[in-house]
Amino acid sequence: MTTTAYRTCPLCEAVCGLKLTIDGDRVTGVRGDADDPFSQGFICPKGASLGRLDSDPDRLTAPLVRRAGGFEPVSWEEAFAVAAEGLRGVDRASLGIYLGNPSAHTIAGALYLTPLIKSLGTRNVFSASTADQMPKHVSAGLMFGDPMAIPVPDLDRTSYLLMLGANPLESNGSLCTAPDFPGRLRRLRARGGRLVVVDPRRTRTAELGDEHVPIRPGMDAALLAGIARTLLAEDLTRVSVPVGDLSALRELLEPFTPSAVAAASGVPADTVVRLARELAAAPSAAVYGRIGTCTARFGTLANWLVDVLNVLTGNLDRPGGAMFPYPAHRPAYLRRKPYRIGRWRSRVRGLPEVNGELPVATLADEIETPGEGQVRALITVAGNPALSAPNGPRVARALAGLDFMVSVDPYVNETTRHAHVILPPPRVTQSPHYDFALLGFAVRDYVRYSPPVFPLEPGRPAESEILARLAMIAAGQEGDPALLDELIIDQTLRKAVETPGSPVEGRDVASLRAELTGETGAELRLDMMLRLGHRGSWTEPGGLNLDRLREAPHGLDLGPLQPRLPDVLRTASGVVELVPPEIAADVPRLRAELSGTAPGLVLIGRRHLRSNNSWMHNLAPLVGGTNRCTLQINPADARRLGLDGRALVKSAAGSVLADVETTDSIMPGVVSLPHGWGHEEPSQRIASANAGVSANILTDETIIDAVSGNAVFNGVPVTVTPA
Ligand SMILES: Nc1nc2c(c(=O)[nH]1)N[C@H]1C(S)=C(S)[C@@H](COP(=O)(O)OP(=O)(O)OC[C@H]3O[C@@H](n4cnc5c(=O)[nH]c(N)nc54)[C@H](O)[C@@H]3O)O[C@H]1N2
Ligand SMILES: Nc1nc2c(c(=O)[nH]1)N[C@H]1C(S)=C(S)[C@@H](COP(=O)(O)OP(=O)(O)OC[C@H]3O[C@@H](n4cnc5c(=O)[nH]c(N)nc54)[C@H](O)[C@@H]3O)O[C@H]1N2
Ligand code: SF4
Ligand SMILES: [Mo]
Repeated sequence: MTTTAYRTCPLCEAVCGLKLTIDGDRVTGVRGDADDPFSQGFICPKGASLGRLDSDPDRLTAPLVRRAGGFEPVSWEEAFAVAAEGLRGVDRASLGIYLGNPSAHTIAGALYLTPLIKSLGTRNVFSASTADQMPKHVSAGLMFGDPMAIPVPDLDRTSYLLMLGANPLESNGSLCTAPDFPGRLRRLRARGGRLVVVDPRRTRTAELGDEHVPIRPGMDAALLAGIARTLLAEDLTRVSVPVGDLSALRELLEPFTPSAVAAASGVPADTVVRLARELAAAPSAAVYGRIGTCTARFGTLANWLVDVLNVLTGNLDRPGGAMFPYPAHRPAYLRRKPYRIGRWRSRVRGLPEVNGELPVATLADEIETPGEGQVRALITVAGNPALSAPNGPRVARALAGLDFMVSVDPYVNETTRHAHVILPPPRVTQSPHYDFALLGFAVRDYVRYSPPVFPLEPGRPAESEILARLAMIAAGQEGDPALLDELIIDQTLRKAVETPGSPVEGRDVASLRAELTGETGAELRLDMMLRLGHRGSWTEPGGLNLDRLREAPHGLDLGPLQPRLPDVLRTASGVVELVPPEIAADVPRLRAELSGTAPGLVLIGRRHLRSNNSWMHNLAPLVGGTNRCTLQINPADARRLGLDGRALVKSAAGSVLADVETTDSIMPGVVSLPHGWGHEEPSQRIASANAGVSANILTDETIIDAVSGNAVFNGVPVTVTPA
């Protein structure tokens, strides 16, 4: 007999609702949940393979400890004992941690990594964020005072969308949580709106749009500066939010004339001017930039200019423009301090701290360079930097030389194979789900909680418990990990009752604690956060809490986004900072580019609908068929270089052999290789049989975005010759 279960898909940022068919302890069917008010039945091939992922025989079912003869399965108690022993031997300053992408999708990541980092007591914190969206956090932090105050395009109401460096028809969207992004774009066009896509490749998203603007990789900041300068020069601005005066911005952008930025970006001057006029004339408009604009040498400048344009055109914080989401679990009463970067610097390269972490581009330096504070023990959670970080092979070598490494991951992969202990989280369907991170970027206010579908096997810890145990080990404590949750609940409630304006100001902590419901520490904490949130049941009668969410298994739609200024601002000045000094200081570097000569061939990345960074290549339905890890090149370049079949691609960092795919969808002078390939771990049988090559053999960890320290994956100079 089969039953049905509903849950949120954890596999990308689109948070689609899924309807699972359950037979015994297995998922035998996956469909879109038509009753989810946000995703309305949308599903993609990755979501559809959740059952396969769940029952992948290559996923680890027991912890592994590395011994002379290789990995051996051990009991959980033994695994934690080995972890405790290994971490105890290392000085705090020599501990490090790397957090990978899926930790932004799990409850465990949201609730237990901060305590874990605190108990490690180290500043050697690295994550996939500095291989991804850190430029956006930094620009938002400096402009709005809060690195999490990231405006998203109001997709469902806008009449004009200028999209740069994003390909939601493959990625399903990022820093813009919008299930069925493709459908939302089609509806934008159907209601008479216009979609312009800036990308060196004519992607499926560009094809869906009204106009494709090819751009030389890495030059989005120049293009955006040219558009902003045109708005200022032609008096097309209509600023509707509190900002200082515009003269500093005007002065800074003066050199970025349409003809100057045309020479640097390859976008014709009249297109630059026309885009500015179209943005200004549109009844509502949003500028949205994603990974192509972030993983680039001028990542922070580009992401700053995205929001400068949203401000100058009067579209920041208004319906149809770029708006600030306000997830239900966020409390109204907490005040963050104004944002700062560079509170400390990395030991080896002196790179500034951002959001409490250091750039992943310097992880290998910190492990390999001797001296006080050299990283000798590392914890990795949900990451694969050996494939995902710039100059991955160097990261892999560095990992191999660590004194001790613990990985929390369901697979042995190119990274975790170097661990001394691997602690596998349970199956997706055994884990609870709530999108603490992604709901903060959603284009509608929405909530959904998914309890586990299947119970844990006796003795098997949830991922929350694994991380809590590690936090306790690092703090030198023993005992039940639930104690950690009780401590956090107590601290949070104490602070809430003491904070003027909090919904529980002056109330009794013990009686508040008694109101919380939940079967695990994670559920209790979720319930507490929902109750304290600005839509919570402690804030308004009939408000949200865990019980309300449990009664709504398809999720709750809470309506379109609302304007949030000036409340959302945390800047010291209380206004939107249009010209933060840290950003202004980097503009001369971009200006110098205006006179530079164009390099030869440059490499960029790309994503495919059936991929998920480095980790879903072990599922036959997703990787089967033709090789997707190809080097895309324009036919004119291929002819000129005499390419046919395979090519040798070389950069300053390394070289790879790749199958050539000629296509006129990529502009001349640019080649593209997807990342996340190069599988070498035989225990992932399907992935290793479809290995591909790693693009990060070619990327160079010494080249970063100056302001945020973000890795640069796009615009890498390469040479290509026949193999
Ligand atoms: N050249 C190039 N490099 C890139 C990029 C690019 O565009 N070009 N993109 C970058 C970006 S945006 C990102 S986000 C990074 C991603 O890079 P990483 O975050 O380092 O790695 P992923 O490939 O996402 O691997 C995720 C790991 O998490 C494990 N995992 C999956 N689910 C869970 C879970 O529930 N719990 C735990 N503990 N583990 C889990 C998987 O088995 C896998 O080992 O790559 C970056 N690297
Ligand atoms: N199917 C699938 N979905 C995913 C992922 C995945 O691996 N596979 N990864 C997830 C993750 S971790 C992330 S961060 C998101 C990313 O989501 P997106 O940002 O939408 O990622 P991409 O699909 O890589 O699209 C980036 C686009 O930027 C273009 N580009 C490259 N260089 C430049 C440049 O210099 N300027 C401009 N304007 N464009 C450039 C590329 O050609 C590409 O089309 O996707 C998420 N969703
Ligand atoms: S689009 Fe993303 S969230 Fe939706 S089903 Fe696909 S992987 Fe899952
Ligand atoms: Mo990412």
